[in-house]
Amino acid sequence: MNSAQIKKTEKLNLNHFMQGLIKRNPGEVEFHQAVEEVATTVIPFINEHPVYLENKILERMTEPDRTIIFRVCWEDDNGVLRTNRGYRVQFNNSIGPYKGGLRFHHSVNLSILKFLGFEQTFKNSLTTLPMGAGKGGADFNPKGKSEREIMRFCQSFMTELSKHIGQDIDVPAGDIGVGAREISYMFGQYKRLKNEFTGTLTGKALSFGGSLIRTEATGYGCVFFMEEMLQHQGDSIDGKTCLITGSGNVAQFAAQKLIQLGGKVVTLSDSSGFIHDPKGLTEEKLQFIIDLKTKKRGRISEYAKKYNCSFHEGKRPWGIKADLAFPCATQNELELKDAKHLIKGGVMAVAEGANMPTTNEAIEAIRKANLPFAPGKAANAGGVAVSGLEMTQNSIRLAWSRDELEERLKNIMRDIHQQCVNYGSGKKQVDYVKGANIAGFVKVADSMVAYGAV
Ligand code: NDP
Ligand code: 2IT
Repeated sequence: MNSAQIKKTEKLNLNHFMQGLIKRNPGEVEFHQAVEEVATTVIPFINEHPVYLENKILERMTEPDRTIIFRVCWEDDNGVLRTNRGYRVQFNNSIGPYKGGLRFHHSVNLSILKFLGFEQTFKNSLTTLPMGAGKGGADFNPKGKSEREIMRFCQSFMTELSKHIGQDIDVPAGDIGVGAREISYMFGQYKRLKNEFTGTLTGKALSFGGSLIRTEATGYGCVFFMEEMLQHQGDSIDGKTCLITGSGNVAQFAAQKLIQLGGKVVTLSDSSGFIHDPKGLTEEKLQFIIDLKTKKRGRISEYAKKYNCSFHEGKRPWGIKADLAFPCATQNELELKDAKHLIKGGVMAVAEGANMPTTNEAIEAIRKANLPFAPGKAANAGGVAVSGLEMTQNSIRLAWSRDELEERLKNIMRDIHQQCVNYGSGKKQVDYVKGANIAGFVKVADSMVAYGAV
């Protein structure tokens, strides 16, 4: 073997790889974190497969195909011109059109969207559906804005984004701050600009091409995944006390499915704090939350007043004793100290409804305690999976029934669980992080190898 050949298949070293990545992407701490979590488990696998080394797959997979950044100018209700920054990170389209959500939140920046787009690559691969990965959004804060301001912002955002997306190119959807209302405004503007009716966004309303179960899919899917993990150990959700954070789309429908399966949901939160209802949520209480959050756009503390339970301002719920934990709000909301509280409180398993809610140190602590831990790219893949099914229904111009879609969602989550078991089985416990990362990696990597140096 000559020196050139040796270099071609030189083994990867985690520290060296991460140093290079940090140097190329300075200050993008969330992106570094997401890559490190994947690289830690995938590098040993890559080192055993020279074809991935030779094709520099991890180096290529951590560089987005392209990043689009644009000005979004809109007028507020006082006639003042406002400027925000819009983004679309088209991360990887090896196995299908770019696919992933749009986030409107004041914290949005390139690092956050790159971490989300990178994670989406593995998540979408795990769904078994033909979807590449992308993520976008804006540093726009929807809180306190009027309906008309939201509409004008969405229209202005889409006026630029429309140049870069399409049903076979890139299909955005919702994420934090982007729900049915925003998708509708953006779809309306896209249709108007392009003079075409195609399924270029998912999460649409039922009357114009949306899919049943899409609203529920992420939360339901996360609970189905938890049920799979528990069943793998001969247990079930029935009778378990559950902690949920967030009170948005994912949290609401995780709560609903848990209630249906006999779980007792005792917490929900928003960015102001969490409520603790030891009696547990009921379907009626949940309807109050859904109305509060999607119509009145109020604060979770109003639940505590209405149902006479406690509200803990500025706090997280991880110190409450419970069997199951579902972080469903945002990134890095479950840190090492929180993981220690959970473990001390006897938690049996954790499933991430949000993207990267658990820090790498906290994941390590949960794994060391030998507890099943489902990373978001596996556990919250139900949302994008049903988005994929929405795309299929749009293409064939048919709409499937609720029962059929829920059954398909359940089967997809079961399949993802099996992929994690296949690649993550260990001596004591299935390592779901390793399983999800390697299973998600293989399909994309093999496609990239097949395409050659592109
Ligand atoms: P929503 O906007 O519907 O809800 C977000 C919830 O999280 C709100 O309760 C919000 O509180 C809370 N939250 C947001 N930022 C913070 C913060 N910095 N600190 C504390 N709480 C915060 O979003 P979704 O439910 O759609 O998304 C939640 C998570 O799930 C995100 O990580 C998202 O990426 C992920 N996800 C979403 C999918 C989807 O289909 N929607 C699919 C897969 C993953 P407040 O209202 O006070 O801001
Ligand atoms: O993080 C995610 O998977 C989403 N926000 C959903 C993406 C989608 O295209 O449905």
